[in-house]
Formats: sequence, C-alpha cells, structure tokens
Amino acid sequence: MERNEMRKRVKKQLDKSRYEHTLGVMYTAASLAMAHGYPIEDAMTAGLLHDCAKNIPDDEKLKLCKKHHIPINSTEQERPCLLHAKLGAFLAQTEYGIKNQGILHAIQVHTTGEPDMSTLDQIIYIADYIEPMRDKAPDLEEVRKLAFTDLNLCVARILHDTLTYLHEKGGKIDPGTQRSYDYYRQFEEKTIYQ
Ligand code: DGI
Ligand code: FE
Ligand code: FE
Repeated sequence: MERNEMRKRVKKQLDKSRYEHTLGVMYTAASLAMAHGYPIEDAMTAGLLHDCAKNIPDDEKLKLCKKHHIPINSTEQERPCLLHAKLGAFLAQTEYGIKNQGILHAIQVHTTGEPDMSTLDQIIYIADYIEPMRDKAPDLEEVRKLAFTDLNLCVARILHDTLTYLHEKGGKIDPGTQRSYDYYRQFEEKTIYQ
C-alpha cells in the first residue's frame, strides 16, 4: 500500500486530534531521520502508523489481542490502552501490508520503549514525545534539543521523566518501561559524572 493510501485509512481510524498528533510524529520522525542519517521513508511510515490502534475501545483491544494470540501482561490487563502499541504493530502488518520488521518493531515498542533499541525504535519513541503538538511534559525544550544531538541521552531523559510522572500520579509501571529505564540510565549517569 502507498503511504498516501495508508494516510487516508489512518485518518478514518482516528479522531481529529489523534490524527494531527500522528502527522506531527510522522514529520518529526522524518526530521530525526535526517539528523541521524536514517532512511526517511521508513521513519515516516512508522510514524504514520504508530498509533493506528489508539482509538479502538479498550474492551475491543483486549478481545483482539486474545483473538490473535497477542500476549497481555498484568499491567496491560489493568491499562488496556497500553496495548495500542502491540496491536498497532499487528494491524500495520495485517491491514496496511507492512513487511519491514524494523518498522513493525518500532511501532510495537513505542509506548514503553525497550532496552538497547534500534535507531528507528528510538526515533519513533522520541518523535512521539516531542512532536510540535505536545506541550505538557517538563523540559520539552531541552528534550527537543537532545533529540537532534544524542538519541541515547534523549531516550534516557524521556524514560526518566515518564517514570517520575507515573510515580507522581500513582500509575502502574509496566515492566517494559522499567526495564527500558534500567538500561538507558547508564547514559544519564555518564553526563552526571563526567
Ligand atoms: O499514544 P500516545 O499518547 O501518543 O503516547 P504513548 O504511546 O507513549 O502513550 C503515552 C501514555 O502511556 C502516557 O500517558 C504514559 C503511558 N505509559 C508509558 N509507560 C507506561 C505508561 N502508563 C503506565 N500505566 N505504565 C507504564 O509503564
Ligand atoms: Fe502511542
Ligand atoms: Fe503517539
């Protein structure tokens, strides 16, 4: 499927603000790909599809995962919204015809991150957090600068801020998010002790 066709389909599946966010992530991912020497087309496709499952109702998310044998952990059972990442990767493959495993993986891990992510995983994880429509996170200005200079450091900062936010609001931490931070904190420490 051509990206223009994908774009029309995504627009139909999402509400207006989620679609605007999606376009923001797509173009931010393109810019990050330029800055870090990564193929722009793949970054844009992953950005376009990353939230394609976001507006599926939560009970439907759980049903679809069970039907297609997508494993659900206890955090996801409690917060089915988290499943839009795994389900998004599944739909990207089955409904949008994506075969590129790197793109599918970037969609799959875009919410929690993962230890030692690929460049594309990092680009999508970061673009999702810094796209122009985002305005709530602390230190966005600094995080946006880091995004174009050091991917590992930027991911470390976003994970740190996300965990702080989740602790403050008493949100359950997904083991995937914790594992990601346990890995990426090494980059944070490097800047503190150097
Ligand atoms: O889908 P988006 O809103 O564009 O962004 P996203 O896929 O990164 O999802 C963002 C939400 O996911 C945000 O409110 C923080 C939440 N999140 C990330 N890691 C965890 C988490 N929520 C819980 N409960 N536990 C986590 O470990
Ligand atoms: Fe998302
Ligand atoms: Fe998103």
